[in-house]
Amino acid sequence: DSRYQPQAIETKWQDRWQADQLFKVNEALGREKYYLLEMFPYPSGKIHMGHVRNYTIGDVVARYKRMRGFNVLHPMGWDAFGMPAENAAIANRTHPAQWTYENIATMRAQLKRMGFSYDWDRELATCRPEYYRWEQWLFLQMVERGMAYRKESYVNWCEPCQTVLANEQVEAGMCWRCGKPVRQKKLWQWFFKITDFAEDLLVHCDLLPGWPDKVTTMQRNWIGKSVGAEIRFGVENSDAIISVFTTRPDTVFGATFMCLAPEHPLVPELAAGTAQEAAVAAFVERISLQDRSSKAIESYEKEGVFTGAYCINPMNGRRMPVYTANFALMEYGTGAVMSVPAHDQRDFDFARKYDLPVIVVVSPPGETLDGATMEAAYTADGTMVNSGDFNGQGNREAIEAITGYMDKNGIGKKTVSFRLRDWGISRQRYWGAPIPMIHCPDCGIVPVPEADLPIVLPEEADLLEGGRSPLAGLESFARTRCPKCGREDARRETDTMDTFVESSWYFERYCSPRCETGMFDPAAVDYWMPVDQYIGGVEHAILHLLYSRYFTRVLETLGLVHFKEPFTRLLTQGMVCKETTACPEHGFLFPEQVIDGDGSDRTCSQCGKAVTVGRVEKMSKSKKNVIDPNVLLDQYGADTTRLFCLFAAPPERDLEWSEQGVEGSFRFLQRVWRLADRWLPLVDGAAGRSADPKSLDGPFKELYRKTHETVKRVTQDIEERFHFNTVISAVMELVNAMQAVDDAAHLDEASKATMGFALETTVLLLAPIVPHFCDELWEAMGHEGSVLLCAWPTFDEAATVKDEIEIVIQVNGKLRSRFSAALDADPETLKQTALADERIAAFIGGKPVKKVIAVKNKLVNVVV
Ligand code: ANZ
Ligand code: ZN
Repeated sequence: DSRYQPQAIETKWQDRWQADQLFKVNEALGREKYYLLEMFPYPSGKIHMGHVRNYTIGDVVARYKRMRGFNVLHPMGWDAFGMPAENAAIANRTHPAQWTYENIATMRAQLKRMGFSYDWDRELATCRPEYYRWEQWLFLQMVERGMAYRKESYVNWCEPCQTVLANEQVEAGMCWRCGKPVRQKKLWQWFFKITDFAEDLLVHCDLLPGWPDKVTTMQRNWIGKSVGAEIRFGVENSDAIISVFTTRPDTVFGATFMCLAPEHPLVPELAAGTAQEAAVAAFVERISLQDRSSKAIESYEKEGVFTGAYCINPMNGRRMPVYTANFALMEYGTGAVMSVPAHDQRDFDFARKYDLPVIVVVSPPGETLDGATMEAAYTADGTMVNSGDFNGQGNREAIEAITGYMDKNGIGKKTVSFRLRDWGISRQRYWGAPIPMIHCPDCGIVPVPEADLPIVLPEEADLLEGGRSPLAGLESFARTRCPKCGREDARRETDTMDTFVESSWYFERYCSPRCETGMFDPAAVDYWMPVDQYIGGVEHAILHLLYSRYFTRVLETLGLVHFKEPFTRLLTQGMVCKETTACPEHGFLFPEQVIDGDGSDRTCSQCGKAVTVGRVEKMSKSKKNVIDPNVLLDQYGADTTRLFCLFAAPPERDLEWSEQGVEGSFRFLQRVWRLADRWLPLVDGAAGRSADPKSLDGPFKELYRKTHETVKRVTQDIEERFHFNTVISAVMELVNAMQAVDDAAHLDEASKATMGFALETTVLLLAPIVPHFCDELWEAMGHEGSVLLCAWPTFDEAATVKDEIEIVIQVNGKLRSRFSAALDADPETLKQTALADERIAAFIGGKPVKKVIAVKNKLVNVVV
């Protein structure tokens, strides 16, 4: 049967690849390695189109690099801990473990159906004790070195449910389960000291040329380095000192009041015994109920209360009322802001609201501002005024001068502040890696001895009553013996680790996934790491990538690895999108809920109202515009699915789903199939064909040239930017050129060889993209084994050059004819040929020729 039937071919080759262990790799010293990694999936249920696209891009790179001779590591695994498993467990009355392992089985089968070249022997799931025991081990090392520590910090707390809520479980300030207001509660939690590496992480953002600029920019902003000064303000009638961080020490003479974060320890102290005490306490209590994330804070109206205390501006002796205000963050700088209403909009709004003085200290060029009447803060540069000895300077120079003066007089000093906070890793959740610490009434916090690892998450627990982690109440788990003094009534830490911890080192684990003596085998990591190419969604541009960079630094500090940056190159692929359809009454509709009428009329199957075609949006369940990859696999097979994903857009751009695009991809494969079917018997198989170009002419000569040119274009497009869409169009052109060759005319040995060569090259070039299809054709050509084991084709630069070129002929600037000339033929020859052209002679019609202009390799224009 000569029809292309993907289903049979795909299972045949998948079975054969597996039997031949085609994707199994080991450290082969002396061979150059290439580590290709895609972000591992969360086992949420089924593979979606976003996964399909991400993993197809990665698979093509892995296969291509393999054909280029690299020893390629291409692993896959599961980011298996996390909240959705708990939510699903509550909703479906299953166990998170069962839910997770079932999803893994489903998704693994789907990935296998796609024909991805993973070394499945390296598969890992982060919820397995063999994996997280090493994370617990690392945690202990970090505690020992002060890289992990405990501090009290706020969590979202639901009083009725008696449980901590993750940010995603708070909906508009309310608990997702009971709908009651969420409050903030202080709990002791574990932190990783990522801020120790803030500067290093920042500096190295400039040393990642293989990363997209937008990602390094997001990382820089997240780390958020600000250079400025710390200034000390004494409190009137008190020994207390308020320290502030400011980026604008030039404005210190204009500071007219002070704002402390509601959580600032001085707030209750200053208010104590004043008339403001009760008002301050009420305010602090009210604010403590609000979400204190910086994002939420930006959206609140600025407000505050006077604490009853005054501090003294150290530069001019001014008496400044001390407020506590909701916009001051305890987590940034020192938790205190010197407010300069004339030059900071937030402070200005606050000053107008509470009728506080506004004093201009930076004057705009050629203008005088009055603090009493100005309508907005002046934030640009200018000349210093109202600033004592510093008057008349430019404010930029004054920053240096004032900071120097304060330093000399013990008032302040130059400092740097980072927006980056330490990484809080405690989660009051069940489905995560237990934190290996013990609380003893006598000894305090005691680390679990290394020999007792792993602390296994009890999977038999009867779970999640009321959505709460059962660990704290599970006596068989929580009650333990103190490793230090032996007391029998010590308690285990019942919090689990943030799941970002697991994904911060899985790429190292893949190098030796079954290692039982440590997180990994150092020799394997030395060989494979760093990852040469990492591919994943831009939604991980900040946290996952930053935490992974941080963890690599921790491992380097411990002497476990010898590099700082885990990912040499990063590709962030775009989203998979599709148009949405909506009914005014019923909202988004699935395609099957839309009835097609005449022409463009489409109506809702439920109410008959006209539906509107909405925007093209990221595929999501809520938008009802999802395509299930299984449907594609059943209908078209893996190769068409892969081809479509790569052809529809370059990897970093969004891809818009189109049925026609999938159809088109399928038809292209059928076309190549038929071409091979027709030609292979004529050229006696194609194996090892190469042609001698000197004996060729006409269309076969051009086909020979086109074949070399295609190898060149394809190789460049992959090497330079992974633009597989243009790779595929280049191969399509080659296929067109093959179809254009008239088979009856020349069937001498040289032409046969050329056709065989073109066919074989097509299969080699498409092999990484549509691997099953190509292996089938490769076999039909008489080769043994997978095409993946072959070398990537090379090209001869000289053979890509056209030695003839088309010249157009114009008469009075209008295109009238064309002819083919030798490349670089001199203009005089071009003129002669053009004037000899019959059609041109007809156009001139005997009129006198005024001028003939000839442009080399391009055109001849005859002016009459
Ligand atoms: C006085 C001043 C005058 C300021 C002026 C700005 C403009 P970036 O650039 O983001 O680092 N600030 C300091 N600590 C704060 C905290 N804990 N909560 C809220 N705001 C705080 O921002 C630095 C500026 O943010 C600092 O400089 C301070 O206001 C404010 F014309 O000090 B500035
Ligand atoms: Zn003890």
